[in-house]
Amino acid sequence: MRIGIIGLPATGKTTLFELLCVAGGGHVSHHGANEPSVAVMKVPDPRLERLASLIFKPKKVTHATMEFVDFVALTRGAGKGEGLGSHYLAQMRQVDALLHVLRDFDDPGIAHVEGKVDAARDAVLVNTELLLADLDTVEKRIGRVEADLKKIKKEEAVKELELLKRCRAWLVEEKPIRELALTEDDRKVLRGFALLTAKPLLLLLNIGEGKLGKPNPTQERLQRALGGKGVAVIQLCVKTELEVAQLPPEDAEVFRKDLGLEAGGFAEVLRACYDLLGLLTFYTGEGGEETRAWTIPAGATALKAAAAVHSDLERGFIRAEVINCSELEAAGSLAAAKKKGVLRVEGRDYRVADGDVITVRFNV
Ligand SMILES: Nc1nc2c(ncn2[C@@H]2O[C@H](COP(=O)(O)OP(=O)(O)O)[C@@H](O)[C@H]2O)c(=O)[nH]1
Ligand SMILES: [Mg+2]
Repeated sequence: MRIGIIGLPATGKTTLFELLCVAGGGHVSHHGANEPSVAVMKVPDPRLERLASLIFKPKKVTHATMEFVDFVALTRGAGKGEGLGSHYLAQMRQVDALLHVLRDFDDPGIAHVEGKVDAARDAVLVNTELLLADLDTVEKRIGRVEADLKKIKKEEAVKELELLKRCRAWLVEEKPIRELALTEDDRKVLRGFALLTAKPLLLLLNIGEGKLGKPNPTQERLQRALGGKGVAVIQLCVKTELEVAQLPPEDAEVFRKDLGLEAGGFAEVLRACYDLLGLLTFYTGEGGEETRAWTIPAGATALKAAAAVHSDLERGFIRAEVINCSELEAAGSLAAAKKKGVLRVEGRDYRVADGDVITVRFNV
């Protein structure tokens, strides 16, 4: 999964990206001038660590990963493709979710492009640019489909045009596509356009240290202005989180307690992304070579899980042997679990649960 960090200039995007890199062991790769920085982070996973150290004792432990992209700032006019706008918008279309960093800290030394600090206003401003970008995409496509229909009348194109017009009317009312009622077929058609307002959106309020541990009315204002299906709001003091993350672990712990910081910024961002994208984690480890965490969409079947591991497992799928990681821990080993009768045998349509340890039996 790929998460795109977006926002106005000097809101803390790059500071957040650095925090994620420090905490997630991400190695930054640059793909040239005008290209955003990208890093793949390791998803911290205490369950995986326990499975490896207590049960499988493997040669190799492999964490699930999450990719983050630090985009160049958006500004007014970006939605119409001004400046390098259209180049950046095209890149933004390639992510699975958008993480919008909003400045909610006071610092007279750092100018705000819009004058005053007002996170709810900024959230709406950026949202408007995304709506305009989508409107532009939809209108261009409408033009093309209408031209095609003049040449030959195809049932499919008629349907697409109808859908596009529904999208246009919705966007004109300044409503994001993620809130539009769509059938699975509609979604399939729209997927190719990768509309920005169809993507899950995580709003991250970058608060000043003084706001830590206090109720923040801005969070409620944001929820009211943009909250809804596929949107989540979290708050984090990004600069402080980065400073703490760079400390040796024992010192970091002390500072965390003193400042009243929670689980850690990285963990909070990841949890929010998993929830927003509807992801769950399952594990493989049989054989002792590698204990590994995998990420799949909630609701995925055992066959989908097999496919995530290897296409051979999907093709030759016979059955899945399944046990939840806490039950496996209680049993001590897969063999002991089998003896106790707590290792379940499931078919291809079994819906994987978060924390399942799965061994796929398959024909080669
Ligand atoms: N006071 C304060 N400054 C911050 C905070 N987060 C970021 N900054 C500062 O704001 C400036 C811009 O941050 P940066 O992450 O580069 O912003 P970007 O333009 O959104 O990538 C830098 O000087 C940061 O040190 C914060 O939580 N509090
Ligand atoms: Mg930056």
